[in-house]
Amino acid sequence: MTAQRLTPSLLLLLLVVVAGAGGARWRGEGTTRHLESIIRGRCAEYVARLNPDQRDKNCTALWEAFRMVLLRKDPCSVFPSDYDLFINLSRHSIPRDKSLFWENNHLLVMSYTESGHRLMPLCNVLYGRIGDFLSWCRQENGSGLDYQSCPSSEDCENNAVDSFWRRASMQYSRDSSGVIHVMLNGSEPAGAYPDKGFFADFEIPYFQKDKITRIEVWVMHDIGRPKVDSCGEGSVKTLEDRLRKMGFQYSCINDHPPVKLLQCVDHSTHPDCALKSGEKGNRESFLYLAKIPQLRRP
Ligand code: ENP
Repeated sequence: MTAQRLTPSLLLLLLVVVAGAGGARWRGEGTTRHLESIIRGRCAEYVARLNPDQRDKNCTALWEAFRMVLLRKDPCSVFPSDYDLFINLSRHSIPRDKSLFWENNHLLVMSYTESGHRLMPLCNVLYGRIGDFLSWCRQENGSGLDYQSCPSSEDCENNAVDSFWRRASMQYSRDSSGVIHVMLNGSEPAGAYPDKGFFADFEIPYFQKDKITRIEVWVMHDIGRPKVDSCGEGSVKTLEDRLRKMGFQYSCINDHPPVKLLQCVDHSTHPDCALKSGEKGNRESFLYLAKIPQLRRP
């Protein structure tokens, strides 16, 4: 049959079938290639180099616990509690005053925290390090991994990756103590504090009030982008009200200087990053730098 002899509706049907045959089942990214090697490697690097206090962790047992969830569960029926064994085998204490929660700032958080040496966000705790930037799921009606696509939150709530981060978030929050740091993005068009998200739904509710001395929020603005939210305004005010109602001592800093300096490394010529010259300017710069705790002389 030639294309000329096909009716328009038949042609359309044919196109849909052909597109469907090559199309992905789910909207999310497929399983990361070499998942097992990456997870085993990350675990080995973490315990040998990044955090040798955890050298007793058994990376093979960890991978087996992760694999059990991965291969036994239907890709849309994975629940946070399915990761209990994995989390129990990998969890470790988080140093007091070192927790850092965040939203919409992943790369800035990673460069500021220096692999967990300055502060220790979830992605620098062993179980968070293992999942960071990876994707995974089993085939819907098969026993292998799906490398083409995985369910995202739009496909189903109980997908393998979101449930992992929910379980990890709850654990991280329960194990956090002392001063809690939160880095938000005040240039995020939807608002610095999403009132639906991991921080709002799976971290704040699990804070252990008796172990926390205070909560310090840093609202960072991207250099050269509009300031959508700042301390005491908009969605940051919503967060502030929520934390105060829960009885936490709360403070907020706009553009926390040490983090801003780091942002300015990539925007050194932008006016917001100018270190002024001249006597008065030098004094201002000096005062600005002197305010940064990490740069103060002991
Ligand atoms: P996004 O959407 O900016 O970034 C998600 C990316 O960060 C994904 O590549 C994800 O890995 C990785 N990631 C690292 N830690 C987390 C995490 N902890 N999490 C979800 N993804 C994480 O971040 P979100 O989705 O808003 O999450 C921010 C949350 O992380 C905050 O609550 C913060 O306090 C928390 P992957 O495997 O999905 O590719 C918890 C949820 O630490």
